[in-house]
Order: sequence, then structure tokens, then C-alpha cells
Amino acid sequence: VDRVLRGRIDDRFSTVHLGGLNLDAREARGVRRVKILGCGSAYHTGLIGAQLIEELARIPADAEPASEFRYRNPVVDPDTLYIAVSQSGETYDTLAAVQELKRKGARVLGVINVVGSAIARETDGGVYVHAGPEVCVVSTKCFTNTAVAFALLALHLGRIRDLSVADGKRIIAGLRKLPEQIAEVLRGEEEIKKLATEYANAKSMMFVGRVRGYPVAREASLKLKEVSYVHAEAYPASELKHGPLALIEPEVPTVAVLPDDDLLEKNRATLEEIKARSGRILAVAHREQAKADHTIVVPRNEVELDPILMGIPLQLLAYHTALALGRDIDKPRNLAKSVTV
Ligand code: F1P
Repeated sequence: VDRVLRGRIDDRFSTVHLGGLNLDAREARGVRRVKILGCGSAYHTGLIGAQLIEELARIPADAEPASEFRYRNPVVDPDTLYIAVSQSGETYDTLAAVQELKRKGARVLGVINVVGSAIARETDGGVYVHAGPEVCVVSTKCFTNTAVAFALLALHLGRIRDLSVADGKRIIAGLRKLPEQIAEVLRGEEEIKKLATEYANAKSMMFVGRVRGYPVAREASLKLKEVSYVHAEAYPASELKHGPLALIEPEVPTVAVLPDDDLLEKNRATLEEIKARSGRILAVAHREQAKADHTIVVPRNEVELDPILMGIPLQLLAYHTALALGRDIDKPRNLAKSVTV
């Protein structure tokens, strides 16, 4: 995180390797929509990025799995800025989506970790996230750094479009707090390890979050599946009542992501619905949640940045669940460092 931030502070946010953002002020003002593409964790950071771009730059934005986009003969709009996200920069589905976009004349930027990778070479510009090598197969620190890069990109677009500079200062101050806050979350590892042991024998795990909590829930569910092979589902909290509540029972605990934002009361109502079905709840929140069986408390930052911090204890939860179940954490089955077919 420090490395991504230093890039911004030195005004070297866009690195030379990708040719920089390659988007001048006039072009940035002309962007009517942002579409972010990636696979797996990269798609989930795209969901966070889209929310940040909508919140901080007020540009309509969304994210889609690149693995879907590439197959559906998408309409390419000249006023849309396309952004490809990838840790490895080699994921074939994402590369194919970029190539499809380029064929149709779109401008595509990249938010990528590996310098000089295939997707980086194919894009028109973008930013490297400098997460360093991912030593394990699953994406963890790159997830965090990509979300930070999106916060900076959203601020950059917002500033060019003359949106509130005060907001920008507030977010930058929040970003600067992140490295210490992440260290604080990591200091809680022992507690998370105990929780992982407690929940490791679940038949299945439900992950829920609303708005900023939703991409975190999705990513946490994916991490758990990837490394522990425990079945997990992730839903936007309000979707629970549209069917999945039927799955809730004591053997199917729920991990609820509950930022202290203006949706907290709504989120607490969801906890009540789960409790009414005898579901156990592990909350990730900014303060103890009375309705939850356990709460992992994370430090408070600016609400827009909540997804960045709240994902980290859940990466640890997946890691310790995998260890508790005796999985080979560095070689998860059926998972390649980069999926190149
Ligand atoms: C995408 C991804 C990862 C996942 C695994 C398989 O990779 O789905 O998110 O953890 O490594 O590939 P990338 O495009 O971000 O390198």
C-alpha cells in the first residue's frame, strides 16, 4: 500500500511502463461511463473500483467478469473508458476481453501488478499496483493495492472534472492511514485463527454485505473456496430474502460485512433475519455487534475506503480455515497462478 501511495505523492501515479494513464484532461472530462473487467479477485476489485469511481468522480461505472464479457459480442461505446484488472497480467479471459475491445476501437487502460505482462502490453495505458510478487497462488496483497489504485484513479478523475477538492484531501488522508491500520488488523491474527477453528467445520458458509460490503463478501467467499475448499456463497444482503435465506441453519454460518455507514441499521435487520433462522453470525464491523456471535472489529477510516480494510481479516480467516483443515495453502488444488486458457 505504501508503494502505491508513494507513486501518487511523488506524482508518479502512472508508471512509464504502461505509458502512464495516457488520458489527458479533455479526454478525462469526456468519459461518460467506466467499465471494469477482470476475473476472480480482479473482478471483485473492479466492483470496488466502480463504486469508488461513482462516489468520488460521479461517473457511472460498473464491473463485469472479463470471462463473460469476451463471449457476448459487447457493444463498444466510444465514450466509455474500459479498464482491465489483473494481478498476473496473463489471465487469458481478461486478455481476450481487451483484444476484443481493441478490435472494436475502444480505449482500454490497465490496473495491473506484473510489469510488462501480456495484458499490460495490450492496453493503451494505466497503472501498475506494485504489490510485488504474489508468493502464493491466490491474490491477497494485490487485491488491497488494486483497490487503493482505484481510489487514486477515482480521485484523479474527480479532480479533473472539478469535483470537491475537500473530498480529495479527506480521502488522501484516509489512504495515508491505511498502512498502520492494516498492521493493526494483522495484529489481531491470533483471534482470527481461533475463529477460523470454530467455523472450519461448517457445511457451507454464507457471506453477505450491502453496497460497500458486497464486493468484500464476494472476495472473502472466493478466498475461502480457493484455499479451504469449504463451500461458500456470497450475496448482496438484501438478496437473502429473495431465496437464499432458505439455506440458513446452524451448520451454515454467515459472515456479515457491516461497515459503520448509513446502511448499518439495514444491515442489522439482516442479522435479525439470520438469527430468526438459528444461523450463527461472524461480523466484520467497526464495533461489536450485539446480534452477532462474534465480531472482528476493524479500525474506522473514511467510509469510501471501508472495502479496502474490511477484506483483510477475511483473507486471514480463509488462510487459517485452510490450515485448520490441513490444506496445502501454497498449492491450492485446481488453481493456477494465472489461468491462461
Ligand atoms: C485472476 C484469478 C485470481 C485467482 C487465481 C486465478 O488472476 O482469478 O483472482 O486468485 O489466481 O486467477 P489475475 O488476472 O488477477 O492474475
